[in-house]
Amino acid sequence: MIWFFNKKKKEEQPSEVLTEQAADNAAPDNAIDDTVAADGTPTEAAAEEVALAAAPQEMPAPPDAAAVTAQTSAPLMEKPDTKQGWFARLKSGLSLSSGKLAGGIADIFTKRKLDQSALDELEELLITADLGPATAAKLTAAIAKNRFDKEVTGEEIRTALADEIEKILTPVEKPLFTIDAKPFVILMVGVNGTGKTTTIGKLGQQFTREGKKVMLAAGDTFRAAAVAQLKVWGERIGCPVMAKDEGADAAALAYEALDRAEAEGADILMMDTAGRLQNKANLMEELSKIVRVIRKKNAAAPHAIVLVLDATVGQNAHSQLELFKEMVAITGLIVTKLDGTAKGGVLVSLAERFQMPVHAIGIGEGIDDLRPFAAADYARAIVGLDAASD
Ligand SMILES: Nc1nc2c(ncn2[C@@H]2O[C@H](COP(=O)(O)OP(=O)(O)OP(=O)(O)O)[C@@H](O)[C@H]2O)c(=O)[nH]1
Ligand SMILES: [Mg+2]
Repeated sequence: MIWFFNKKKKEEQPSEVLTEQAADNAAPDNAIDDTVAADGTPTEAAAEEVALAAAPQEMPAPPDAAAVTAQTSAPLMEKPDTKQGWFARLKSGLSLSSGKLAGGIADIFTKRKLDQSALDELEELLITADLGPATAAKLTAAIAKNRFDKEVTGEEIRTALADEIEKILTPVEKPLFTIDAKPFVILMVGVNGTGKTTTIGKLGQQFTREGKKVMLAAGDTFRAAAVAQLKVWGERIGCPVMAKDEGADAAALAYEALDRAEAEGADILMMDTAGRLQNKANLMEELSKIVRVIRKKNAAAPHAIVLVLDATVGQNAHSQLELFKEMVAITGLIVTKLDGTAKGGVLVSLAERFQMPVHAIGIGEGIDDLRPFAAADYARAIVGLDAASD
């Protein structure tokens, strides 16, 4: 499994890229355009609708301790790391998405020529599978090339589709750790409920298992339950969790956490953040302040600002990415909950539109259901093909 900085890859993944991004972390002066929606079309405050605007009184009551424990009590799966083992789980995790695509392709291409109406149906299928209109058009055109008006089989189309999807995904397959920093500071951001805290827990467990010294910081000081949830993960992992009381200044916590991580020689500091505050302006101010304060202490940190996106929201993930890109300099994505949705195509449309690194994907609630993103595997699994034999 490739999570960590690989010195051989240094030339491919120049540290300057990250440093440049980190150097530009201050929030922009210009206000967020409230009127930009998922697909870039103007709609009224569409982005804010993505659950950021929820006023505190509208928020659900904090879960009790038992609920918090239940939320973090996903099975501790210790599955072998063989390529086939992981691919089988990826394929089964993506089965809702691949079922839709493979089923649709089989219906369209039963003893049929690849004529214009077949292409139109294919394009429509790709759009309904959340690949988005632009990506669907691009993929359909690529598949039509050299095949137009010829007899094709569903299997042939699926293979061609996987090849084209892989071309889109390969440039965004980037490891989370691109430079050799200690502590490597990761800020996890995203709308509430996307899986930030769980992802930190899963990563923390995996990194610890690989011998890394991990520290967590409970930067979602907005909700007491969020702090409790991260503490449960810390106990499970056996790593320290820096936390303050509900309502405490998250930026001050970030500063102290970095201070302690440096003093104690932690390899990795992962910081949770609030998914929502009273409104978008507050969240923007909070995130940019956290980054500013961290940079005062270490100009190169945070080394990664990872946006966690929930695949089940489909194309709304686009508006979440646009929104957070305006708040802080996002360096990469982790896409979760791909197991519970037929909308796995959204990852392809995100890659095509934003070319933002995808570090990892979540295909379940178990610790090992979060893995580094592999373009070729994803491309084949999402159309229901087996792993490429290499
Ligand atoms: N099926 C599935 N569930 C997931 C995955 N990742 C996270 N979850 C679940 O999603 C739910 C929300 O996850 P959290 O980690 O609490 O989300 P969050 O972003 O921290 O939410 P807030 O703290 O409210 O902002 C939990 O029940 C997780 O177990 C995944 O890849 N697959
Ligand atoms: Mg959380």
